[in-house]
This record gives sequence, C-alpha cells and structure tokens, in this order.
Amino acid sequence: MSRELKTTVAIIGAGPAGLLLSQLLHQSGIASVIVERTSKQRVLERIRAGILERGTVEGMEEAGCAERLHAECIPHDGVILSFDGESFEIPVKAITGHNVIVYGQTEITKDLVEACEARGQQIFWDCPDAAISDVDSDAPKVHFTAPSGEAVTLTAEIIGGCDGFHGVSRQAIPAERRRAFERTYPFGWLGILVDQPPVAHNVIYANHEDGFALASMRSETRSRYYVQSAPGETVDDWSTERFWQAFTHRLGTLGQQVKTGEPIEKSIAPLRSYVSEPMRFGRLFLAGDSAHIVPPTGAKGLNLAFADVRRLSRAIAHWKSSGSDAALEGYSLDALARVWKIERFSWYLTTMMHQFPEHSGFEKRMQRAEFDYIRSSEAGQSTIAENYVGLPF
Ligand code: FAS
Ligand code: PHB
Repeated sequence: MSRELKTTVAIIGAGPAGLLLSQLLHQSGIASVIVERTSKQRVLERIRAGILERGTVEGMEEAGCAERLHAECIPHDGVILSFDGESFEIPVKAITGHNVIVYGQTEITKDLVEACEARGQQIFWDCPDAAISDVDSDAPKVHFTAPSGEAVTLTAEIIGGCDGFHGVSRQAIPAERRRAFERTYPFGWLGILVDQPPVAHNVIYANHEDGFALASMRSETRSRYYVQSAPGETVDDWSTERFWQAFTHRLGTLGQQVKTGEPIEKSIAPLRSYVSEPMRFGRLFLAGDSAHIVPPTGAKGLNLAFADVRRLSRAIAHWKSSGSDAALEGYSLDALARVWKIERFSWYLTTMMHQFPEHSGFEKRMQRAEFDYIRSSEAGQSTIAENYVGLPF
C-alpha cells in the first residue's frame, strides 16, 4: 500500500523545534505535516532543558501556547557562580532589565503537542525510516512508512529539518557541501530529578577541584541537580549516595543546605559543541539540534533551537505572502550569526566552570582569575548577564 500526501512544509522531528515550527506556521496560515521517529509518549516523557530565556517565552507567546507557562513558571532574577566553595550572585535582571524563567522542556513539549492536536495538526508518530529526496527541486519529498504500514510520499514546498543531532536532515545535505565544527569535552553531566525543595532560589554553577556541579529546579518542590562525570561513565557508576556526596561537597557551604532524597530520574549526557554549516540546502532548512549542539552550561540548547525556529517561520511566512525569497536566502547566515555567539558563551562558561583532566596549574589559575574578575567587575557581570537572559533576537 502506498499513499501520496502534499503539504506546504514537511517537518521532520516532533521535538520542541519541530512542534514550535508547525505551530508558528499555523499562526501564519501555513500548513505543515510532522513526521516523528518515536512515539508521542517517548517525546512527552523526555526530561531535558529547564531554563528559558526571553526569546523562548516570546516564541511560545507568538505560538499562542504561553498561558500555562506564565501561570506556572518561576522567574529567576539572578544566577549564582561558585568556585571552590566561594559564591556570588549576578543580578541579571537588575543589570539587563530581563529575567529567565524556570519551565521545563517537558512542559514546553506538552503545551505544543496539546496545541497541535487541538487544531488537528497531522503528526505521524512512530515513523523511524524517514528519508529525504529532491531537496534541490521546488518539490522536495519525505518518504516514510506510516504505522499503518503504508509507504507514504510527502511532497512539500519546504522541508524543516528539526530532527535533532542524530536525525537524517543534516545528512541530506551532500557531504561536500557541508562543514562541521566540533569540540567534544572530556566529561559528561549526570543529572537527577528529586522531589525536594531546591537548595537556592537561582541556578548555581559550581566549579570545585573535584568537578563541576549545577543546582537547578523544576518547581518549588522539585529540584534538578547535575554533577560532572568522567568520560565513559554510565548512570550505573553513580549510586545515589555517591551522587549526593559529590554534589553537596562541590557546592561548598551552599551544599550544607541541600535536602537529599531518592532521585525519581537519573540520566547522563555527553557534552559537545557542534555546528554544521550551512543550515540550508535547496528547499531543506535545518533548525535546532539538527544543525548545532551546545554544552548545557548556560542553558542555551533549547533556547537556540527556538531562535532558529522563530527566524525560519518568519522567513517562510514572508516568502509565502510576498513571493520574495530574500528572508529564506538569508536564513542560514542570519541563524549562524546567532548560533556562533551562543556557542561562544556556552563554550566559555563550560571552560570556566569544569575540571579538565588535561589542565595544568596555569589553566586552573586562569579559571580562578576569571571567577575573581567576574566577581569584582560590573562589566564582567554584564557580559554574563546579557548572554544568560538571551541576546536580543
Ligand atoms: P530534539 O533532539 O529535542 O528533537 C528532535 C526530534 O526529532 C526528536 O523527537 C527525535 O525523536 C526526532 N527524530 C530524530 N531522528 C528522526 C528521524 N530520522 N525521523 C523523524 N524524527 C526524528 N538544553 C538546555 O538548554 N538545557 C539542558 O539542560 C539540556 N539538557 C539536555 C540533555 C540531553 C540528554 C539532551 C540530548 C539535550 C539536552 N539539552 C539541553 C538540549 C536540548 O534541550 C535541545 O537543545 C533541544 O531538545 C533541541 O530541540 P530540537 O532541536 O527539537 O531537538
Ligand atoms: C536545568 O534546569 O536543567 C538546567 C539549568 C541550567 C543549565 C542546564 C540545565 O545550564
């Protein structure tokens, strides 16, 4: 059995980028079809980002999906840096006039899936074999097997490649036409969720001689904590006892106030910086993790994905309404200009706040000097503050 479908924009991936793209296109009266590799349940269960910058909130408002976000989010007016137990807070709102909010990516995804379903958006879940063809024509196609077993050919005018780092979209750009830039870090993050009140009212980034730790939250009663883990370690290498000992120790005096408990979730993620250029080939446009990855230090991954999608949805809407493809032509360069600034900030904070096996005494002194400079400098704190709340869109 086979089936031919047509739409304006074929979107690969029902993560935050794909879902937001579909919702924003809908707001502009543009039809789309989403093809997702895994199940709706798996997508909705994912636990990832937690801190949203202003542009992401604006994206959810433009999508008409910000009601629960505004009702349930926790505003953060500052961010805490800690070094070998000494800490200070950067008053990001006092410096920039903007704050960030705590509202988990899990909630973002739920809100977007709910909005898509409420308007009858077609999402093909459980389609692991999507393949792309004809991207250099004006009728690009996505081929996949629907759960019904039908072989579907989805013909579109544009393909949105929102299928994350391990998707197929980036590979649809001929290898000789794309260039990757990558830095793999010699550590990972082990993260837990625990139903205990957070240790602080803002996010804490801590560098300690034993390793990095991060204290965040999902609500006033649920905390999200991370510790730097060694390359190759798995969740099984980290007993709950080992986690709490490392986490509380690395936070110094702040660690003495931590309320511990049995985690309700534990996961480990590698850290990498990665950019694939260009973010467009013919009628294929990449947005989010399909084009770039940032280490989660600085909480930029999801926020950068949303910035891409807001830019792409506006470019498509402009093309459809005016017939001019100027915005589409400029998409890759404009998006990459922001991507590289966010890559810089995430790399900078990762380099400043983690223990690197290859670091000599000199690099460790440089890390401490950076911390002491930021602590004592309004200019230094302003630099971190304007990046943390989100560079202007
Ligand atoms: P996603 O990877 O979220 O979504 C891509 C979607 O495409 C997925 O649903 C996938 O199933 C689907 N897909 C993949 N291949 C496909 C195919 N061939 N066909 C169809 N569909 C396909 N960011 C932060 O800011 N803070 C954090 O703390 C943080 N923690 C993270 C932890 C982990 C383990 C990971 C992997 C990422 C984390 N990130 C974090 C980054 C993360 O939040 C991403 O930036 C965000 O999910 C990007 O969204 P998307 O671009 O939609 O990609
Ligand atoms: C989170 O709340 O999951 C979080 C916060 C800050 C980060 C990364 C993750 O830099």
